[in-house]
Amino acid sequence: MVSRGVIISAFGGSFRVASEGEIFVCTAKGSFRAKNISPCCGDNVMISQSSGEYVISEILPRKNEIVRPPLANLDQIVFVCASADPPPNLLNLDKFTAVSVYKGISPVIVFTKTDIGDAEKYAEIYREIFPTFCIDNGTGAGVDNLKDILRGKFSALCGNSGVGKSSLLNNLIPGAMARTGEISRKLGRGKNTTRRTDIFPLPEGGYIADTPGFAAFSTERYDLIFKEDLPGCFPEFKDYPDSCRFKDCSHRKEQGCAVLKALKEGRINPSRHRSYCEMYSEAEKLRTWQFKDRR
Ligand SMILES: Nc1nc2c(ncn2[C@@H]2O[C@H](COP(=O)(O)OP(=O)(O)OP(=O)(O)O)[C@@H](O)[C@H]2O)c(=O)[nH]1
Ligand SMILES: [Mg+2]
Ligand SMILES: [Zn+2]
Repeated sequence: MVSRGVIISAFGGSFRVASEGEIFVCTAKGSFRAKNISPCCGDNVMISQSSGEYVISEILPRKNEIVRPPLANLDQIVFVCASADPPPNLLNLDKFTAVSVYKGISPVIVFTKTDIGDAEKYAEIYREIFPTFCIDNGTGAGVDNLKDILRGKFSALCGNSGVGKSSLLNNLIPGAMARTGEISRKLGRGKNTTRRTDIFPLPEGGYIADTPGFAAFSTERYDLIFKEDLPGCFPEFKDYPDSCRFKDCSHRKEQGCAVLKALKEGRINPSRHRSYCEMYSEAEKLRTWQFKDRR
């Protein structure tokens, strides 16, 4: 028996693969490790049966991948930020959305906890750039708007621990968190902190992955973007670079810079431009060899 499926969970070397309406618990062929690739959630795989066990025998080519959390073949990443408790870190959000654009995965932004924070203030910055939603997970207000953009696509919920990813998942798919909650209880942990990535089918069609949160404010390992590629990762800059006086304009302090003009006239948000400058300085410090082992 050989059949094709999709990995919907990966934990401790055990994989659940959805194939032809069934779920198979599989191990991975040892040779993947030798080739330094490991199967991850979202992978399209071939599974076969050998001496009564299901084994992932092949990983089909990925259209894209992210390393943390490990996921492949995404259409969208939903970056979830709390509007309070903890307040959002916009520099990190701008870094993550830039990497997402760089990889050709559409960013979507959700500000949760509208009941205790000024989500609208933050959403204002992003609404014209990326699809942006404000959601109260307690009442479910705002969830329906998000459903439209998830329909028929494979999306992942990503963001710091405690921002409300699993609560949002539960609003999208009633009962989903109960399932993951059971898992964390079995592991003997008090909180319902998500420990592993799981993929769920959406009632409206499409799939969504709930992922473990990043530790608060940790971006020490996000993907690197060459400084030349950086303006292209800020979609709201795209109308301007051709009109800058200098062809190699870095859009930070040059004379005749069209991006700076747009910033001054309020067409580009200062907070976004600050993040851009910060990322540009970081990119300047990079040497080409640091890109060598980039995945
Ligand atoms: N007030 C308020 N609290 C919320 C909201 N959404 C989630 N919470 C609370 O925030 C806490 C964390 O929610 P989770 O959904 O577990 O967060 P998470 O992002 O999945 O966290 P990790 O699994 O650790 O990454 C829980 O106590 C939730 O009840 C919201 O919209 N408003
Ligand atoms: Mg969670
Ligand atoms: Zn410029």
